[in-house]
Amino acid sequence: MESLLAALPATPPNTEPSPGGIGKANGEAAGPSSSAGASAATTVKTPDTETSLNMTRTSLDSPVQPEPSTFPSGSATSAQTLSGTSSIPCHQARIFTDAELTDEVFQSIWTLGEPIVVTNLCPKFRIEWTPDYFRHKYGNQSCLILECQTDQNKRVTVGEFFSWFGKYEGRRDCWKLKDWPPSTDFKSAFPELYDDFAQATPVPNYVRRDGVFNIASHFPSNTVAPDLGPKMYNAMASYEAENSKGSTRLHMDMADAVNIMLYAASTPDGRPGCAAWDLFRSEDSPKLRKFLRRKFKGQYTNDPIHSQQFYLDSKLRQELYDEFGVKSYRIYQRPGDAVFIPAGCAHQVCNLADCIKVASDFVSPENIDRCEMLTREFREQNQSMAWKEDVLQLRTMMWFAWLSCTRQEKDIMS
Ligand SMILES: O=C(O)CCC(=O)C(=O)O
Repeated sequence: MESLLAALPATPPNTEPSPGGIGKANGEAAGPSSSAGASAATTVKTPDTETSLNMTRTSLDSPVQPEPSTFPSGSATSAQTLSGTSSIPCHQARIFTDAELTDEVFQSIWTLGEPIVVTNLCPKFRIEWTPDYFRHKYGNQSCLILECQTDQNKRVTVGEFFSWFGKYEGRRDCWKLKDWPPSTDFKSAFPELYDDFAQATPVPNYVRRDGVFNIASHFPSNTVAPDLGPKMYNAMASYEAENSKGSTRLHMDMADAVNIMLYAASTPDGRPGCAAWDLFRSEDSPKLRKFLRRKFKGQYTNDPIHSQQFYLDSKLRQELYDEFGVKSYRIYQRPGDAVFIPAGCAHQVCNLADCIKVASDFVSPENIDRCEMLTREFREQNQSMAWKEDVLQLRTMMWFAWLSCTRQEKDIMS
C-alpha cells in the first residue's frame, strides 16, 4: 500500500470519468533496481542472438514452414536459449515459474521496464480453452474475422472459425478473430472464463481487476471504469518471411498487460506450436520511430508505431540493429506461458501456429509515468484521430486510488 500511495497524486484530477474502454491502442486487439528478481529468474544466459525461426511460404497449401533444425522445443523460450544460428542480436527476457514470481520479485523487474515471462500455467486453469470448447459453447455466434496480411474482413460463425484450427491443408490466408468477445462484455458474457483467468493469473495483486497494486482497481462501483479486459487473441498461423505482417503488427499499449497462451495447434510441419514476440524497450522508442519514419515514409499518418501498420520481419530487425543498435526481446510463447508487457514497450507478434490467447491490462504504480506519457501522446494524436480519446482516465484513476488508500490508512490507524 505504501508504494502505491507514493506513486499517487495528492490532488484531484481535472477530468471526470468518461465512458469508454481502454482496450488496446487500436481498439482491437493497443527506476531503481533490486537484484532480487534477477537472481530468481531462470533464464539461461547464452549469446544474445535470436534463433532463426524463419517461416517461408513455400506453397499456398502450406502457409508456414519452420526450418526444422531451428524450431524451439522447450516452453517459453527466450531466443537465446535455443540452439539456432541466426545472428540477429536480441535481449533476454527473464523467465519465472508462477511460484518464483512473488510481488517483490515482480516489482524488482518491473521497475526496470523489462518484459517478464511466466511458464507452466496450464495446470492452474480449470477450463480447457480449446477450439472445441469455443465451437461447442459459442459456435453459432456471428463474428468478424480479419485477414492479417491484407486487412480484408468477413463475417463467419465462431464455430466455423475454430473448426479451421490445426487444418493447414489448402489454407491460403491468415485470419484472426476481431473483437470477439467484445472485451466490454467479457465478464458478463463469459463469467466462467473470466473467473478462470482471474484465479490463474500470476501476480494477481497487480493483474486482477481487484488487485491492490492495480491502480485501476480503486474506481468506485458507481463510476464507469476503463475497460481493461480481459480480451482474447484468436488467430491462425502466420509466417515470418520477408514482407510478412505477422499476426499483430507493431504497436504500443497505454497500460501494462499480461498475455497468456492457452492453446496452440501443432505447426504445419507437426511441431509444437508457439508465437514469436518482439518487444522493444520503451527507451528505444525514439530510435524505433526514426527507423520506421525513414523506412516507411509516406505510408502512415501521425506516428509510425501508433499507426499499427508495420511488422518488422527479420530483415528489418537486422537493419534496425545495424543502423541504430536496437534489439528486441524475442520470446517464443507456448501454451501455459504468460508474457508481461510493460506500458510503452512497442511490440509485435507472429503466431507460428493457430493460437488461443487471453490478455488483460492493468496499471502498476511502477509504470504510471509511462502511462501518463502515452496518454499525452495519444491525446496529441487525438486532434486528427477521434478514436484516440483518454480511455485510460489516468488522472481520475490515480485520484480514486489515492482516496481509497488514504481511507484504508485511516481505518488502520483508528
Ligand atoms: O497475441 C497477439 O497477437 C497480440 C498480443 C498483444 O499485442 C498484447 O497482448 O498486447
